[in-house]
Amino acid sequence: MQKEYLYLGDNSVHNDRYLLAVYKIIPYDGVSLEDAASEIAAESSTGSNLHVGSATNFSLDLNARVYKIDERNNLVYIAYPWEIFDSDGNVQNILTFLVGNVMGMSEVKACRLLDVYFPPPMLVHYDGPRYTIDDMRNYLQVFDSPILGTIIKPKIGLTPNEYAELCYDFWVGGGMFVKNDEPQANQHFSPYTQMVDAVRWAMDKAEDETGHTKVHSFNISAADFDTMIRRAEYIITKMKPGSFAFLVDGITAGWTSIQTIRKRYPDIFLHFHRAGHGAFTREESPFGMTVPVLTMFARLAGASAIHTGTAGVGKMAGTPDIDILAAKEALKINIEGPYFNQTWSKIPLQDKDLVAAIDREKGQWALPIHKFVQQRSEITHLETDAHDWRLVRKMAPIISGGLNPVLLPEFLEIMGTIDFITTMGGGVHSHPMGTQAGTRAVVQSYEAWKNSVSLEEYAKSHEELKVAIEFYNKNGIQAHRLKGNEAV
Ligand code: CAP
Ligand code: MG
Ligand code: MG
Ligand code: MG
Repeated sequence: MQKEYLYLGDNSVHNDRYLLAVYKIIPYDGVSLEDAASEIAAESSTGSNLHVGSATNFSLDLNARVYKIDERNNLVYIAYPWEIFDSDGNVQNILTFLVGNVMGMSEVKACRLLDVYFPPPMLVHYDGPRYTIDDMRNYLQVFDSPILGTIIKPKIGLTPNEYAELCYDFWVGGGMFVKNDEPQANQHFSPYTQMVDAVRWAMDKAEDETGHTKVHSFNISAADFDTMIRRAEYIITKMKPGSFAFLVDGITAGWTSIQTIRKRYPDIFLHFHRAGHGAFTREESPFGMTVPVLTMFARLAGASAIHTGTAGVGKMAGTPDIDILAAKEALKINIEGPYFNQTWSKIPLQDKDLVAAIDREKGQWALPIHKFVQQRSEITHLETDAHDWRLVRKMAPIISGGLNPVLLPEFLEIMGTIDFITTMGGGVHSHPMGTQAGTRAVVQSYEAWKNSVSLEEYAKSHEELKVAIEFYNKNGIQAHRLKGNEAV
């Protein structure tokens, strides 16, 4: 028991000098929840497993504070004085405290970070997103639909020209956004610079033929920062400004990679791919953090977008409450989380423009989508003003894993907004009539939904959708609905 970390009933922690965290903690037999809580608070802030005489009055004041324990639900609320964190706006540092050593503590058989509250004064020190989906929408001139994207499949193994042909097919089929897949790098059969050159060729051709601008998200994850930067710089020399995003595998390449690219290239869309997150975010995992918590840290770090899951509609584990909450943590100014209400404003909420922005945003999500579609173009100016200094800008959800034209309407109903990017890989390139048809089927699926026409009805006059319905109903992922996972 480390009493100097127990401050039960201490409400002073709500004074915005503390980051608040709530963990689900299950101690081993013989260890009380209070005892485990004090050990977790010690190890995740100033302490160790033994009381040290070298502590000073100042260091003691930096102790994390267990301020509430909910025995019935095994919930432990801990307040961290946010001045203990690296004052250079370093997300990796916060995670090292909150979900570092504590995940290995012998006292507990479960320790999961369920929700976090960042106080407004703390937000000032973190980059947050800069180039947002609104900037990409302006570049693409797409406001009345999700940004329709794909991942080129097979995931790996194509030559640069084979890869570029598929980009071209997707773009002339009506798609807007193409991404490299998460493991694409500088494989010998697809030399990086040749892949970039081929994508530029395909993009120019598709833009000439369609008259529409297109975007490609290049994976610049690499063994070291110098190589990342070299790849980034090559892309910058070869692609038009606005026509590309940088994709970073934020879990396997790390948070420092994400923040390095965010700091060096503030005016380029930063695409956070979260491959590997399942090791510590799945509802059934006893240790780790939730998808919404991961999403909040990605926004703090300044990603323009992160994958937030298909709410169980696609192939990955996920549920509406978790994945849609994650999407709201990404997009909205004011969110009611499971335990804390997070506002992404850097100043108190009284500011009249801020309150107006929140009211408008609330309205958008409550609107029937079609009304939202009309309204969105009227608000970008105020949104942009409000963003400049009052807000941490929004981060776009990327909706992917196993989605296909048949599943898109179902997801849109659950999501309740079109303000996201969807990237369907298998859901486009597996279409029996090929990639262009697969893309047209995605576009047609959205058109049907937006016009409140059933897919079957719309398919009567749209061949590609008709074939997609037959094919995906037979072969698509009908996700096992992970209802009420046994969250530990
Ligand atoms: C999707 C994907 C994405 C996953 C990541 C893949 O391909 O490219 O990496 O969506 O999952 O490699 O599986 P498909 P999440 O469209 O063919 O499924 O979006 O949940 O992070
Ligand atoms: Mg240590
Ligand atoms: Mg992928
Ligand atoms: Mg998913």
